[in-house]
Amino acid sequence: MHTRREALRTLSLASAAAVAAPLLSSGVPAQLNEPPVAPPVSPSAIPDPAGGLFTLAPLPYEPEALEPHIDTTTMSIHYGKHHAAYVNNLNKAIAAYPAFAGTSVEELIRDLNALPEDIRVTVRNNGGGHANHTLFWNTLSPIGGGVPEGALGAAIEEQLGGFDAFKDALTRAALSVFGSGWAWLSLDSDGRLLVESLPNQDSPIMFGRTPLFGIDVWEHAYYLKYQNRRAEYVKAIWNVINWPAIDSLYTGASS
Ligand code: MN3
Repeated sequence: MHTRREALRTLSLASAAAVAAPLLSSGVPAQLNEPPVAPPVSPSAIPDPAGGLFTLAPLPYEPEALEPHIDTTTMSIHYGKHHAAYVNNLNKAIAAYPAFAGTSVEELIRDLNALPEDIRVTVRNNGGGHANHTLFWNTLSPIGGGVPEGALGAAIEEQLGGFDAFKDALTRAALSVFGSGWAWLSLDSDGRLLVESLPNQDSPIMFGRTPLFGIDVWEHAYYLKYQNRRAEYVKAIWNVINWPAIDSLYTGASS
């Protein structure tokens, strides 16, 4: 005789299987005696990291949506493991400081020297990681690529010598990062565009600038598909850049 708890557990496993079943569909019925196949990581499958102040927002597209430029496995691990770990570690670091409840991650990393010394490095790395990856996912798109239009397109023409010169500068910045880091299109405190590269998970926010778009050149961002061919990965990124989203950021930050 099952206890009530066992019955509930059985029921919830059965429901989980029923929910998972459609994900197996490729026209081939799943065999009941086959081991379950793990579905690709979907946003709803990501547990709330430690239930802390900061949470991992859903990806704005499915993990396979940026194929072939960013492969599904890399996307799933990058978002579901690496980004989740930054959120988790950030939450652990600030758990001892309830005064930060209600503070955005951008506010936290804007003035690192104002933070308690014992969490400063952790917030720099993991708060930076959280902010950088959130921006990264939201400035990529399965229907991305092309060239920026609107105010951002005009500013790139005017301040960076045109789209081709800008593309060349950002690509060179991405290829010149030694070790792990990011190449950035940022706005300086005077509202001028600049291209820069920063190490590790440092954000332009930490230096008084506003990031508009970054290319993650940590090996975890490309190694499974591109191995040591960082240049190929950086070239592929241009096909999935969400220029309308970046134009909105530019317009918002410079108005
Ligand atoms: Mn990354």
